[in-house]
Amino acid sequence: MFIHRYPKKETWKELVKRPARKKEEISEIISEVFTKIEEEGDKALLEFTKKYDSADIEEIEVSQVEIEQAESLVSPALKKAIQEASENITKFHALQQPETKKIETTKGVICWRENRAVDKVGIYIPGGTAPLFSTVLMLAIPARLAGCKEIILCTPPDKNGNINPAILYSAMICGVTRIFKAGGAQAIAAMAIGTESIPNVYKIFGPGNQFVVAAKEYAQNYGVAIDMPAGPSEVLVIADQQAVPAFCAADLLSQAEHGSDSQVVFISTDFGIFTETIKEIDNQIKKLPRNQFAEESLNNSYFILLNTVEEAIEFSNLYGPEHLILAIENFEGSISSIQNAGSVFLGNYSCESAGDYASGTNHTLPTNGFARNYSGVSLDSFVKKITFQELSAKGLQNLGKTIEIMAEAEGLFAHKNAVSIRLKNKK
Ligand code: HSO
Ligand code: ZN
Repeated sequence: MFIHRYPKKETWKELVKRPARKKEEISEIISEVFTKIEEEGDKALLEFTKKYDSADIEEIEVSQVEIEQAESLVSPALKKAIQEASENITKFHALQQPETKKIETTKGVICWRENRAVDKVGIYIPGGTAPLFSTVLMLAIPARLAGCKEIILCTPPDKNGNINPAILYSAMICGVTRIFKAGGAQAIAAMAIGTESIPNVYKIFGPGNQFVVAAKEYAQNYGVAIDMPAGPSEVLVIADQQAVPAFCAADLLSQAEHGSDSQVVFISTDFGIFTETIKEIDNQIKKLPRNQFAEESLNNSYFILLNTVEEAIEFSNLYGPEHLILAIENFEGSISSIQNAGSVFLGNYSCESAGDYASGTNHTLPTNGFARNYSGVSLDSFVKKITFQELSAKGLQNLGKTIEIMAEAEGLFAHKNAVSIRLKNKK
């Protein structure tokens, strides 16, 4: 962990750069995976599953029986929790449904916009060290609310060919239409191209390792859209004199435990809170089962002392964190100055875990500084907006001259004529 005491503004630009990551040359592997899936479909998928997930499966699609079994394997307490989280996520995202507003821009010229769902979407849920069933909720619920017809999910099976029951249960209650046992770049290729078992989709969502990330980028060559550019998870906490060091430490560690490449940034305007939070991290980290990840992540992380909350917000805007926690007294007064952040948590009781699981907001957020130009996943991510216009004869008369003059100035006489011919032959 690095400590910076009152760093000069000239150094901030360097500080906000994310740690350089080893970019292994994987593009060749990815293009081979795509070619193999394109040529051999399911056969290739099954071979990859054997090779990378050590699972010898015959059926790629999860059966109804497996889904029902999963339901009985999830504890009643966890089911109840998943249901409550789903209700909150549904309430929050349902509010994002826009109402269509028509505008008469010129007399007789009416324009408006309507949402249409992306017909077919694919959700990827990684296997690995933590089964992120909460991500199923975050992606499938807005997809269902948006009206996506096909919502498919791919996730790698364990060695015995099974999928974590909480992932299956979450998928079932959120309206996922079909679930497949496929992981890694090959799952992304399958969703982009389509195989005998897995239908191709128009947009792919979800986190993953560097192979999955590279495969999602590559999938765009096949006309598939993706949710957003990816990077390791991060949190920035701003704490003033009234913050609670134990809470701040817990929040920083909750992000650090995600993976060794996560980054956490702590800014305080109070020296006492600053040193106490560092002590608290030392205490709390020992008790965490995933302390290995947290330790490594703290090696990429830094703690800063600054003079004022205003300066801290200025730093945060430059950094553009995925999550921003304002453990400060007057957080309301700072809201309007927050310019770049994925999701913001206000006050001492708004921990990031609330948004990660159950408050209702989405946890699929821009990382790596992309909060400067991207939003997190929302209902919008699952729709396209189509514009409509209706010009009456009077409307074209009113606007026609303007169009003709502009078309002529661009040298596009067919464009001009499309107006002139109507004005001359008005019924
Ligand atoms: N913090 C993660 C989301 C997550 N946390 C899932 C727990 N489970 C996204 O940045
Ligand atoms: Zn998290």
